[in-house]
Amino acid sequence: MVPIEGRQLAILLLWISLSAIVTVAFLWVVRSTRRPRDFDAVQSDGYRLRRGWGWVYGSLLIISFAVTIWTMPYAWAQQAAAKSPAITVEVVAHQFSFTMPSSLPARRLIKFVVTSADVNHGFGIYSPQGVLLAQVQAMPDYHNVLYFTFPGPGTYIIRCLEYCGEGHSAMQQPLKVYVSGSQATSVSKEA
Ligand SMILES: [Cu+2]
Repeated sequence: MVPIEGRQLAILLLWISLSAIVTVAFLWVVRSTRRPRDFDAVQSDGYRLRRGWGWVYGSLLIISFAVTIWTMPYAWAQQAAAKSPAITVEVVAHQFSFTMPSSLPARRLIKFVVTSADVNHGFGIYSPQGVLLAQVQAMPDYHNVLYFTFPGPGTYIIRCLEYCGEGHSAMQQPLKVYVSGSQATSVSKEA
């Protein structure tokens, strides 16, 4: 037999205890239904319980909303949470590359204003590990705004996420992200 590790044993004991609690509660309910009770009393007990839980869950809902709203990707929440104002970066997508800076600071809120010079494209930011972190459409005659904060330095990849022609699959380019302060903070436009 395969020996049981401590962690597995703990999980097993937890499940056995939970099962025992559920069983006892179930038996208690079965037993309690044998005694007849006045309906009005049961109803007012039930209402009181419901009101109590309503307050508990209502408060939890409001508290968790207030605490987590700052991590939402809404522009105003990101701006409020940022220590310094957002850096505006214009991005123009075209067949088959992006006109945008080749390097940007990490841990600074960046406001990407994305458009296209020809057809519809996608603007996708991939982490150095190849994970898609954020994306927005690049459309002619529209300026779509994407707020994003690079979590750390590294070579990120910008990829088109919408089929835009024969060169679509090659439409990707690196973006160097550096630690704020390690390079001039002014963002220059480069092809
Ligand atoms: Cu494309």
